[in-house]
Formats: sequence, structure tokens, C-alpha cells
Amino acid sequence: MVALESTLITHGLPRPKNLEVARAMEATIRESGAVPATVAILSGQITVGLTDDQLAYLAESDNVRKCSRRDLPIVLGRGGDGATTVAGTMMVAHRAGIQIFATGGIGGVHRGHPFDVSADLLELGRTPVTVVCAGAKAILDLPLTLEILETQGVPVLGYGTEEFPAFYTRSSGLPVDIRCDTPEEVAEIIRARDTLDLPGGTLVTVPIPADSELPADEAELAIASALAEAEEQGIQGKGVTPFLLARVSELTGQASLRANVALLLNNACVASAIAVALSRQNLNRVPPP
Ligand code: PSU
Ligand code: MN
Repeated sequence: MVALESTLITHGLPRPKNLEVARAMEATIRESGAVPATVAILSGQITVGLTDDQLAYLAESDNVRKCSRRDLPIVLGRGGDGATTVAGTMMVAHRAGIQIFATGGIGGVHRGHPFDVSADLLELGRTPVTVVCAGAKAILDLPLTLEILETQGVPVLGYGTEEFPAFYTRSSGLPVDIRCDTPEEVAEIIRARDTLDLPGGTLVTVPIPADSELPADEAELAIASALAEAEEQGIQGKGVTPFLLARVSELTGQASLRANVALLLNNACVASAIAVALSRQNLNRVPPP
């Protein structure tokens, strides 16, 4: 199985593309031999594997709370709707027995705000789920983000790359911990983590397909303006990431949206291949005496 997050649908992508992409990611996973399970909170119920109607409902709703670790008890206790972030989805996926999770970009340390550390990074340090992503957007401080992942004991794998990808662009100049070229290699590392009974997860970073990459200077220009606007408007806390994502999209127009969709589908495909390899290896494993 491959888990999918729902904050991407409610706070990450504009309508109507959000629903189209949510459906397309599920379809890609099915075509690649795995089973998709989009995660959300609906009327106070943790829901793993949304129906198509539920996906459409979320994509059109306005009052869905963005749910990271600290928000889950609030939405469950109050009985509302919640969209899970990377951290929230990892928590739920682990409790549902799902080991692999595909998304676009993870949260990280915000540029110029080294104390704004996404709960995604700490969740990766404590919950044994593998997150397949295109790295982290350059709206973040990527060197500091990698430092926190190191402190949290999270192996950062580069899928077909030696460099940590920067979401819209394939390279950041920053090294990953190890390069893997096949789903089987990734699965071996996940199994080794399980053998050690480590609490934390694994980050698999997949560069955006070359033909969908944005020019680095174009992305950087939009990011710099979006960051300046966020400062000016005093945007804080959980509002920062959705604000920056929306502004960068507006400033770069359709190009960044196309890039975003391309990397999401690519990540769904890679995550499925890893899930399939992992289940094959687990089936063939001879239990220790
Ligand atoms: N990065 C993206 N798209 C997204 C997000 C991050 O490129 O949609 C979302 C994810 O759900 C991620 C969350 O878990 O933003 C991080 O938010 P915060 O910085 O508030 O932890
Ligand atoms: Mn943040």
C-alpha cells in the first residue's frame, strides 16, 4: 500500500487541479501494482483510503484544518474535518500498518526563521514510515533542513541522484546520505531499519523529471518575492507554508503547477515500485531462527 496526504489537496494545490491530481496519483499507484490510501479526518473520524466522493468533498471544502501532529487530537476531539500534513499522514499510516507514503515536498526549516522547524522533520525522527518526495521547496532553508534530519537520525536517500533535490529543480548542491538506483536497494535499507527496530522513518528523495524542471533562477525569483511578502504581511506559524506555496504558484504561473503535478505523479510511481519491492522481499524473507 502507498499512503497519500490530504494537505496537498486542501492547502497545497489550487482548484480544480487539486482533485484532478489527487485522482491521478491514486490511478498511478494502482497502475504500478500497489494500493493507494489517501488519509484525512472526516467529521472527527480518521479515514484511511478516501472514496472518490470523499476526495471531491475535501477538494471543494473551505473549512478543513491543516493537521500536523499537534492538530490531530483537536480535530478528533471536536469532530471536524482535517487534512493531514506529512507529519499527520505518517502518524496515521504507521497506525494503519502502511510503510510507504508518497508526497510532493516535505516541510523543513524556514529561511530566516531557524526556529520554525516543520513537525514533519521531527515525525521523520520518530515514526517508521518511508516518505517519498522531491526533496523540499527552496522556500525553505535546505542546509538547515538536512541538519535537522541528521540530528533526528533520518537516512536521506537520493533516488538516482547524489544531490538533495529542491522540488522544482533537480539539484541543490547538497549531498544526500546515499544514492539508490532501484526500488530493491531502497527496500533493503527499509528492511535493515526494521531489523534494528529504529523508531524513525526514511526519506527517499526523487528529482523532478528533467523535462518538467523549472529554470532555477525563475523559481528563485518567485521564492524571494513570496518570502518578502510573507515578512511584510506578518504571516506566521502553520500559515507560512500555504501562503508561500500559493504565492510562488501565482508568481510563476502555470509552469510551476505543471512541474508540481509532474513530480507528484513521478513520486507516486517510485513509491509504488518501492512498496512492491518491499512486499516481495518480505515474502521471500527467511525468518531468523
Ligand atoms: N511542501 C509542498 N507542498 C505542500 C506542503 C509542503 O511543496 O503541500 C505541505 C505538506 O503537507 C507538508 C506541510 O507536510 O505543507 C508542511 O507545513 P509546515 O511547514 O506548516 O509544517
Ligand atoms: Mn513551516
